[in-house]
Amino acid sequence: MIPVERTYLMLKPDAVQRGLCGEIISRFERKGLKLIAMKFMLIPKATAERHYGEHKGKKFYDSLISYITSGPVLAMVWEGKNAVSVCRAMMGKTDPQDSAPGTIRGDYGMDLGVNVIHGSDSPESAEREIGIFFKPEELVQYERSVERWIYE
Ligand code: IDP
Ligand code: MG
Repeated sequence: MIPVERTYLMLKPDAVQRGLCGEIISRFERKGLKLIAMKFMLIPKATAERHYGEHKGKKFYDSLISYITSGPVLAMVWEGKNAVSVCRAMMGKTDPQDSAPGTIRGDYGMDLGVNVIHGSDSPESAEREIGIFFKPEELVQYERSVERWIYE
Protein backbone atom coordinates (compact mmCIF):
# COMPACT_ATOMS: atom_id res chain seq x y z
CA MET A 1 0.00 0.00 0.00
CA ILE A 2 1.56 3.29 -1.10
CA PRO A 3 1.13 6.00 1.57
CA VAL A 4 -0.79 9.08 0.52
CA GLU A 5 -0.40 11.78 3.19
CA ARG A 6 -0.05 15.15 1.51
CA THR A 7 1.62 18.36 2.55
CA TYR A 8 1.60 21.88 1.16
CA LEU A 9 5.09 23.34 0.72
CA MET A 10 5.84 26.82 -0.53
CA LEU A 11 9.21 28.30 -1.44
CA LYS A 12 8.88 31.87 -0.26
CA PRO A 13 9.87 35.01 -2.22
CA ASP A 14 13.40 35.02 -0.75
CA ALA A 15 14.03 31.46 -1.99
CA VAL A 16 12.89 32.46 -5.49
CA GLN A 17 14.93 35.70 -5.53
CA ARG A 18 18.06 33.91 -4.27
CA GLY A 19 17.82 31.13 -6.85
CA LEU A 20 17.42 28.37 -4.26
CA CYS A 21 14.34 26.63 -5.68
CA GLY A 22 16.14 23.91 -7.60
CA GLU A 23 18.36 22.91 -4.68
CA ILE A 24 15.46 22.80 -2.25
CA ILE A 25 13.19 20.81 -4.58
CA SER A 26 16.06 18.34 -5.05
CA ARG A 27 16.10 17.60 -1.33
CA PHE A 28 12.46 16.52 -1.34
CA GLU A 29 12.94 14.49 -4.53
CA ARG A 30 16.00 12.70 -3.15
CA LYS A 31 14.21 11.95 0.11
CA GLY A 32 11.61 9.94 -1.82
CA LEU A 33 8.64 12.25 -1.55
CA LYS A 34 6.40 12.40 -4.61
CA LEU A 35 5.61 15.74 -6.29
CA ILE A 36 1.96 15.95 -7.31
CA ALA A 37 1.45 19.68 -7.99
CA MET A 38 3.47 22.84 -8.53
CA LYS A 39 2.53 26.44 -9.32
CA PHE A 40 4.77 29.52 -9.71
CA MET A 41 2.71 32.52 -8.71
CA LEU A 42 2.31 35.91 -7.12
CA ILE A 43 -0.02 35.45 -4.18
CA PRO A 44 -2.98 37.87 -4.15
CA LYS A 45 -3.23 39.69 -0.79
CA ALA A 46 -6.62 38.11 0.02
CA THR A 47 -5.17 34.63 -0.56
CA ALA A 48 -2.20 35.39 1.69
CA GLU A 49 -4.60 36.56 4.41
CA ARG A 50 -6.57 33.32 4.08
CA HIS A 51 -3.44 31.18 4.19
CA TYR A 52 -2.05 32.95 7.27
CA GLY A 53 -5.44 33.55 8.96
CA GLU A 54 -4.29 31.90 12.21
CA HIS A 55 -1.71 34.68 12.67
CA LYS A 56 -4.10 37.62 12.23
CA GLY A 57 -3.69 40.07 15.11
CA LYS A 58 -0.10 39.03 15.91
CA LYS A 59 2.53 41.74 15.79
CA PHE A 60 4.33 40.22 12.82
CA TYR A 61 1.13 39.67 10.77
CA ASP A 62 1.33 42.77 8.54
CA SER A 63 5.01 42.23 7.72
CA LEU A 64 4.32 38.54 7.07
CA ILE A 65 1.58 39.39 4.54
CA SER A 66 3.75 41.99 2.82
CA TYR A 67 6.74 39.57 2.71
CA ILE A 68 4.77 36.66 1.25
CA THR A 69 3.17 38.89 -1.41
CA SER A 70 6.42 40.77 -2.22
CA GLY A 71 7.42 38.51 -5.12
CA PRO A 72 6.66 35.16 -6.72
CA VAL A 73 6.49 31.96 -4.69
CA LEU A 74 6.65 28.32 -5.75
CA ALA A 75 3.60 26.50 -4.37
CA MET A 76 3.81 22.70 -4.26
CA VAL A 77 2.04 19.60 -3.04
CA TRP A 78 4.15 16.59 -2.04
CA GLU A 79 2.93 13.15 -1.07
CA GLY A 80 4.41 10.36 1.04
CA LYS A 81 4.36 8.42 4.32
CA ASN A 82 3.97 11.01 7.12
CA ALA A 83 4.72 13.71 4.54
CA VAL A 84 3.75 16.56 6.91
CA SER A 85 6.13 15.67 9.74
CA VAL A 86 8.89 14.45 7.43
CA CYS A 87 8.88 17.78 5.58
CA ARG A 88 8.69 19.85 8.77
CA ALA A 89 11.76 17.99 10.06
CA MET A 90 13.58 18.67 6.79
CA MET A 91 12.66 22.39 7.04
CA GLY A 92 14.00 22.95 10.57
CA LYS A 93 12.66 25.36 13.19
CA THR A 94 10.65 28.48 12.32
CA ASP A 95 13.65 30.68 13.15
CA PRO A 96 16.64 29.85 10.93
CA GLN A 97 18.90 30.94 13.80
CA ASP A 98 17.56 27.98 15.82
CA SER A 99 17.54 25.52 12.92
CA ALA A 100 20.15 22.79 12.81
CA PRO A 101 22.63 22.61 9.94
CA GLY A 102 21.33 20.05 7.46
CA THR A 103 17.82 21.47 7.57
CA ILE A 104 16.60 23.84 4.87
CA ARG A 105 16.18 26.86 7.13
CA GLY A 106 19.39 25.88 8.95
CA ASP A 107 21.34 25.75 5.71
CA TYR A 108 19.82 28.64 3.76
CA GLY A 109 18.31 31.14 6.19
CA MET A 110 19.53 33.83 8.58
CA ASP A 111 16.41 35.53 9.97
CA LEU A 112 12.95 34.66 11.29
CA GLY A 113 10.97 36.95 8.99
CA VAL A 114 12.78 35.69 5.86
CA ASN A 115 12.83 31.96 6.40
CA VAL A 116 12.83 30.48 2.90
CA ILE A 117 10.03 27.90 3.07
CA HIS A 118 6.53 27.19 4.33
CA GLY A 119 5.28 23.71 5.23
CA SER A 120 1.94 22.58 6.64
CA ASP A 121 2.01 21.77 10.37
CA SER A 122 -0.64 18.98 10.36
CA PRO A 123 -2.54 16.86 7.83
CA GLU A 124 -5.63 19.03 8.51
CA SER A 125 -3.68 22.23 7.78
CA ALA A 126 -2.30 20.58 4.66
CA GLU A 127 -5.76 19.83 3.29
CA ARG A 128 -6.87 23.40 4.05
CA GLU A 129 -3.78 25.00 2.49
CA ILE A 130 -3.81 22.73 -0.58
CA GLY A 131 -7.43 23.82 -1.10
CA ILE A 132 -6.42 27.49 -1.00
CA PHE A 133 -3.75 27.17 -3.69
CA PHE A 134 -4.88 24.28 -5.91
CA LYS A 135 -8.03 23.02 -7.56
CA PRO A 136 -8.60 19.27 -7.06
CA GLU A 137 -7.92 18.61 -10.76
CA GLU A 138 -4.50 20.27 -10.46
CA LEU A 139 -3.29 17.47 -8.15
CA VAL A 140 -1.71 15.10 -10.63
CA GLN A 141 -2.32 11.37 -10.21
CA TYR A 142 0.43 9.16 -11.60
CA GLU A 143 2.38 6.02 -10.81
CA ARG A 144 6.08 6.03 -9.97
CA SER A 145 7.98 2.95 -10.99
CA VAL A 146 10.52 3.41 -8.16
CA GLU A 147 7.93 3.15 -5.40
CA ARG A 148 9.03 -0.33 -4.26
CA TRP A 149 12.59 0.95 -3.77
CA ILE A 150 11.33 3.70 -1.45
CA TYR A 151 8.70 1.91 0.68
CA GLU A 152 9.05 -1.61 2.11
P1 IDP B 1 6.09 28.03 10.59
O1 IDP B 1 6.27 28.69 9.24
O2 IDP B 1 7.36 27.37 11.07
O3 IDP B 1 4.89 27.13 10.64
P2 IDP B 1 4.50 29.97 12.09
O4 IDP B 1 4.55 30.16 13.56
O5 IDP B 1 3.29 29.30 11.51
O6 IDP B 1 5.84 29.20 11.65
O7 IDP B 1 4.68 31.41 11.44
C1 IDP B 1 4.41 31.61 10.07
C2 IDP B 1 5.48 32.48 9.48
O8 IDP B 1 5.41 33.78 10.06
C3 IDP B 1 6.92 32.01 9.75
O9 IDP B 1 7.36 31.01 8.84
C4 IDP B 1 7.69 33.30 9.61
O10 IDP B 1 7.89 33.62 8.21
C5 IDP B 1 6.72 34.32 10.18
N1 IDP B 1 6.95 34.60 11.60
C6 IDP B 1 6.59 33.82 12.65
N2 IDP B 1 6.93 34.39 13.81
C7 IDP B 1 7.49 35.58 13.49
C8 IDP B 1 8.05 36.65 14.27
O11 IDP B 1 8.08 36.62 15.51
N3 IDP B 1 8.56 37.71 13.56
C9 IDP B 1 8.54 37.77 12.19
N4 IDP B 1 8.02 36.79 11.43
C10 IDP B 1 7.51 35.70 12.07
MG1 MG C 1 2.86 27.56 10.49
